[in-house]
Amino acid sequence: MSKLHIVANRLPYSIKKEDDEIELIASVGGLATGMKSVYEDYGGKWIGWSGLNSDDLEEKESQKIDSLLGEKNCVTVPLSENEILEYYEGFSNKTIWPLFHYFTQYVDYTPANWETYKKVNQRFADKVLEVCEEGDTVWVHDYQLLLVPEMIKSKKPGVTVGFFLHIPFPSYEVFRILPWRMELLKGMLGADLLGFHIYDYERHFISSVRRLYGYEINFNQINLEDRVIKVDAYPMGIDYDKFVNASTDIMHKSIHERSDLHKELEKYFLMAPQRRLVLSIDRLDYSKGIPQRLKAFGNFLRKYPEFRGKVTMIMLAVPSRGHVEEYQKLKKEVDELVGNINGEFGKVNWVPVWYFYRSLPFENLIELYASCDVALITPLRDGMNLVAKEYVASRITGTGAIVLSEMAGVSKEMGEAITINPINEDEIADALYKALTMPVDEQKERMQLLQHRIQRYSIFKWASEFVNDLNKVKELQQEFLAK
Ligand code: ADQ
Repeated sequence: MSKLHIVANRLPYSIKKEDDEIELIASVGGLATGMKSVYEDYGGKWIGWSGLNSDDLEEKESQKIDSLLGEKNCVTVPLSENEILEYYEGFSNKTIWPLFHYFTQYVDYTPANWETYKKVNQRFADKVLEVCEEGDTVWVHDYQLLLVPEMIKSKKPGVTVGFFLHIPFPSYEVFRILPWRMELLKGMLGADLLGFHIYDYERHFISSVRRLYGYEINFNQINLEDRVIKVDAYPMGIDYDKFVNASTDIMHKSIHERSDLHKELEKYFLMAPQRRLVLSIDRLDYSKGIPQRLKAFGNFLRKYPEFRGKVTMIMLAVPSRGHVEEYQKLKKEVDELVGNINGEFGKVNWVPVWYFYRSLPFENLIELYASCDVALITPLRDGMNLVAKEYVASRITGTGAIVLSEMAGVSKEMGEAITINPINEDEIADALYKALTMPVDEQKERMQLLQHRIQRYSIFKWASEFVNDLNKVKELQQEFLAK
């Protein structure tokens, strides 16, 4: 039977290394959950990086890690300190990430980073080529591995290759800025099926292919001389039931069983019945529009003084890419803005922004989703944004409102949210007012529609639809070759 292999920058396990003890910790992230349902069924391997610097590992430790991961059908791609710096932090996160999110002023054009990106992509492809046979299928993920599809296809044309991009694909006018645009596109075009979160990214990609390579394109099909390539939109979903079940469990916990955070949240509401909570959750990334959101919240408190003392914003920011200068600057800016707002508006018995710069356990995340009246999601650019979907799934009471940036891919699926332009502080303030004063019946009506939609297209549906389409492309290729 032909197999399906997954390739992603990270493996679905992280490694805990203490003295001589090495332990694998399974990732609970969306991608790991969704892929588990496909690659295990198809008897394939997951090829990726362990997250460790190979320079820090002794030979014996590397072997132990490889063997533990091997038992989980994972194949490790080792990365040295310099490779982490130039391939991961460098070309992936300082070049492609800002460019694809339209932050052209942040793009770094260091040629050495590009050279290392190519070298590391080749190493990933070589590992794939070692484990896969002609007739197998490989699904490559995301912007760190744009060259891998072609590197596989050129060596083993009988392997069916799928590629999914988790971030936006920018418009041609932005993409063309990159000196290595031709090579990156060529790399992606090694795939037989290319998936994007939404139709707009698909359209931008096709436009770049047409202008830079001049290939013949029929709707979502690119015709090459010897094969065809399909391009389509697959809006990534979440493990919906996991959030519903966790939220239900939390609701049924007795007072003694509740976490400290949950108890504090309940105390907050008990202090004054009209009190409201607004939730803000992201990785600390400049694409997420966090400073703009804080300014808009300050603007809201200025414009609607009747809410002072009654609304608190809980802001969770997960530390991310702390070695990259732009992220260090952002952290400083956010720290200052939180301080300014709390200093300007805070009272002895009320803090306007509760700010947590850390990752939280799943249980606490659910408690926040379940307790906050409004989710304020205002990225400047976001491929999809799963937080919005997780909030919807966790609202088992059916209440709650979402203020959502039109720049997030997820806004295409959430017409019932209150959409805003993320740099329009005034519009955000008014949207927040609307969300906080929305009648319960209207909240429920909107939430029910959202819940039905998000439940239907779960992470499992997303993954199986992509794999089914990959199988269809495989048949199409065979027909094409038979002609
Ligand atoms: P991200 O930019 O990481 O993903 P997002 O889709 O919102 O953004 O996913 C974040 C995840 O982290 C969510 O599952 C959330 O629950 C979790 N999380 C956030 N804050 C947390 C905290 N404090 N503690 C613990 N967990 C926390 C990229 C793209 C997105 C795209 C996804 C999937 O940038 O646009 O939606 O990939 O394709």
